[in-house]
Amino acid sequence: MSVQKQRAEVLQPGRLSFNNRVQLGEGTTFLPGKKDPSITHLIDHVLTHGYVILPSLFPAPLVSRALSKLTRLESASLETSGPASHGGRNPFEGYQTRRVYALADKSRVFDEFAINETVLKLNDYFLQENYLLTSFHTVTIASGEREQSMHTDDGLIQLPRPKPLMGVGTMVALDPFTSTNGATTLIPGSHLWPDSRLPQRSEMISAIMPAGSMVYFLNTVWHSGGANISSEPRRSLTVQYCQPWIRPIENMIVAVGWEDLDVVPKRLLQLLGFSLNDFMGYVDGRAPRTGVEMRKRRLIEWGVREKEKEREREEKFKNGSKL
Ligand SMILES: O=C(O)CCC(=O)C(=O)O
Repeated sequence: MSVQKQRAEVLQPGRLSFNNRVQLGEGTTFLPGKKDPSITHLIDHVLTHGYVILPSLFPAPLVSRALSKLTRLESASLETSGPASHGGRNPFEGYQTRRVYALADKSRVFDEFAINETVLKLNDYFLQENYLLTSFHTVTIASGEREQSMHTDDGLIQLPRPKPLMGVGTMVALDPFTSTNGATTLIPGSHLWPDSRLPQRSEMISAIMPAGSMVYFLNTVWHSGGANISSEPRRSLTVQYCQPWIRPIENMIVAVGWEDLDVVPKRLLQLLGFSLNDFMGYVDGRAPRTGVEMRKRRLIEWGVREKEKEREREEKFKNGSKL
């Protein structure tokens, strides 16, 4: 029996098979998922160009609430808003670029940006079921910032092209993205390229779009933050999603008790995921162990507040029953 036939027999009916895999040029392969007819034109644009701009996707009041919160976060302490919130720590983050990581933990204001219906429909087609959020942070490129280095978001996953799609990225414009304020730049069609073709700046276009818009792109697209030669910051946020299988089978970090990680052998801690692979695995822009200690402090503070509330309720009840 041929290997393909054996595979077909093992796979359950209706499940994606290796045979359904689509190859885009020499750059990207993926297993297409559910195709919602209302977004066929968007899907087609991504298949051909590697990206699509979704103009004015988010309403102005939401963008305005996000900007107010961002302003507060960027003026708060590094302890509150994370170590890159006053400026990046390396050329990739950008020394004149402020990033507030872990938006899901910062404010409920940002939630809508991660669960937009159109974006999730695009993900349903390009990613496999149960895909995950892999990055969710703001990117404020201040006046004077230089171009970021050109990269693809799957750069740390060293597999040859044509490469299975590992995820998709998005940039949401909180300010209008213009040709001078550092709009994201990308190379249309670069998701089709083989490894042998390297990007040139001259091939990049700027994702010029009004505030509230989003540019959605495959992980195999070459792109970068633009240089900001204007006098105003370019405020934005990025929401990135990855394939559901980019994670360990057991969720080790939640499974292991955080009470006393000091007794766990260092090597085991590293294997459990309390470690970084380049910038993968960080917690709010910090080492995971630091993140856990921060979370423990917050849980303890929360416990104290809850206890206090309970004591006040009991007190009220006692006083009420005396009346
Ligand atoms: O800020 C941008 O426009 C792009 C940022 C980016 O691609 C990144 O930091 O990975």
